[in-house]
Amino acid sequence: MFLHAGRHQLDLSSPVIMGILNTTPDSFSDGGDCYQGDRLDLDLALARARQMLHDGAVIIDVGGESTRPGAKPVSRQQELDRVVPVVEALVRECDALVSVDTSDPVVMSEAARVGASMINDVRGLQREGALAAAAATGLPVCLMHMQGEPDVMQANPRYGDILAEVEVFLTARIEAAQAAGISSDLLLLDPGFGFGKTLAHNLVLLQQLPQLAAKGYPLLVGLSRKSLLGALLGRDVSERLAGSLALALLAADRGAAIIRVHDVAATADVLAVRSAVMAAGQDH
Ligand code: 9MG
Repeated sequence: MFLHAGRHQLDLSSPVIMGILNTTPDSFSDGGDCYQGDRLDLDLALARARQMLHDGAVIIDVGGESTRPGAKPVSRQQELDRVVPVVEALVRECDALVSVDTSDPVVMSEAARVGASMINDVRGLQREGALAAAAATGLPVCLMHMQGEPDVMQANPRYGDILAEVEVFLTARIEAAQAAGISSDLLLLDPGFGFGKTLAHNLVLLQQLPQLAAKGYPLLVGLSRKSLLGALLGRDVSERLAGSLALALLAADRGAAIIRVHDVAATADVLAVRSAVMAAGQDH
């Protein structure tokens, strides 16, 4: 199955890796990777993206606003200043499939203008103007579920039936996107692991991921280094590689099409082993 993403055709017949490139000075676990002191450094951003592409990433997700629990919003201008030059440089220098991680309609339009091939919106195109802006780009869009906003979302997340509520929300956002003129074959869904969810909520969602996959839209998941691993294993963010790899494998086995990660090389090894096992014996 192929996803038409700008100039790229993305083969989703087996799970692919989306590498995380945060252009924030303060992100969840990799903040400041692209900074020289307090200055965003395009060469550092390019070097990190090139390494991820070399290691097996197929998509680079560029974000300029931290969405970690407790993060404060940034201004539109700050987001534009961080994201647009990086997207432009990546497209020019690496011809990479670049996704823009934003909820802001102007950032979506500007990123598309300089060559982004996909939109990743953790707020599911709910901001004013986002539906129209995303539709005008003609790019695929990932619609993610989040309860609350990053600054307060982990305070006291509550659900009756987590899967049902995530599904109802995503169905409503699919309908809104279609009504705005976004074709169904450009939509991806994401249950939003860690976004207004307790450890128990995240585990149930992962276990029941096949039910979300059955809706027929490609699933994008982000579990890499998240605080659910801190809660489950008592590990600091720098010690969550093994847990992240286990979650990536479990998600792939449950139907995830795109896996958003920090540790690209290790995740690529895990997915390569998985494909070899799945292919074994098929021609015998
Ligand atoms: C930007 N961002 C951080 N975590 C994410 C996740 O789990 N999914 C998506 N789509 N984006 C995310």
